[in-house]
Amino acid sequence: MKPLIDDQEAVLARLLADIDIQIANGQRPDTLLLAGDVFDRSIPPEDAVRRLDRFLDEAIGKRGISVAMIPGNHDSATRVGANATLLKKSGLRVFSSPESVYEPLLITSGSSSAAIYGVPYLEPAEWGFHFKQTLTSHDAALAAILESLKPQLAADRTAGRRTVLLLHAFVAGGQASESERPLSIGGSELVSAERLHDFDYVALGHLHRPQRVTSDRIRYSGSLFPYSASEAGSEKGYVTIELHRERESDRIEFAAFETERSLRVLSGSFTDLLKTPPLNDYVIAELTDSILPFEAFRRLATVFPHLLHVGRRPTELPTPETDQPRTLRARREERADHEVIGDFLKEATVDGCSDEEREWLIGELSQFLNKEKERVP
Ligand SMILES: [Mn+2]
Repeated sequence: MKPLIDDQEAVLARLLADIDIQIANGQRPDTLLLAGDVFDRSIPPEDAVRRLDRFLDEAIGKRGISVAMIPGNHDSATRVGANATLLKKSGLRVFSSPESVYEPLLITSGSSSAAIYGVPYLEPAEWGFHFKQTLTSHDAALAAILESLKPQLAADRTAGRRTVLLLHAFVAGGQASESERPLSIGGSELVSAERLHDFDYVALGHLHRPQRVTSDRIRYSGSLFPYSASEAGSEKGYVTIELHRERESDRIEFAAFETERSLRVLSGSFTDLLKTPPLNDYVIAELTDSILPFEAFRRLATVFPHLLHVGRRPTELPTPETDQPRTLRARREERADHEVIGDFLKEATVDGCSDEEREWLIGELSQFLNKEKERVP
């Protein structure tokens, strides 16, 4: 498989090419907004770090467009925000600490101006520590943040400044896909869209599908790239935001990338998929075989050079015979360990285990149990 990072770079190149067209038309964007996730893990691979550096140089260094970004839940806020204080002067604004929320990026263009605020993704408990109160949900944390911002936002309004917010969150009403890492363990991860209506625009990160939430001014641009089967067929692109002195003149538009490859999910048996004519699209293969064939990925990748994932989706699993009147424990006590394991394998693979495998299992289990007996006096 070709590494995905090259394809991601191609998408960034396309974004820069679109910006160049806008510049050529005399409409240089003031700021690029990145609402996270910046990377897909808290310690990103060196190659990904280098490519972000290159992209920022293309936008800020070569095109004079400032960049405002916030870390998402995959990111480490501290690492993404490394040297943020110094970088402020260079056109890169990273909102990475609770304090940074109160230092908006101010942009002025002609007679209009805007204040861009950013809320870095932090756990509710971390916000609680900052506000010295117990915060157990993302919504409670957002409420506390916005409450503390009220006087500043009022001052912006008085000064005629438009306000923009960068937020990495799961806003109630949004449609998720399979590839967003859950925002919280326990506790509610949903935040209420109601809280966001005072801003002129809210640039949301986290959900991978581009979508508006309750208003055209509260939007997810979506990821630049599809990352899971549930994103097959979903458009990828970016949102252009034009804010004017008069709110009525604002223009907010989603622009989709024309992608050379789309994401396809193919289901079938391993042998059938191997016979499929080669495809240049991204492919997620869902095999109907009862057992994942040996080296399935490597062999399928010869047909689908942009294979992303091979999973197994057995056609029909027989429903377990028990109608579960007894507890699992009661059923287990009546049966030998190898029978319990055999039943599990039957449920998981349809075929269950062969006589030979069963013999091996009995032998291994008795050896293991004997060792345990010796160990426990
Ligand atoms: Mn996220």
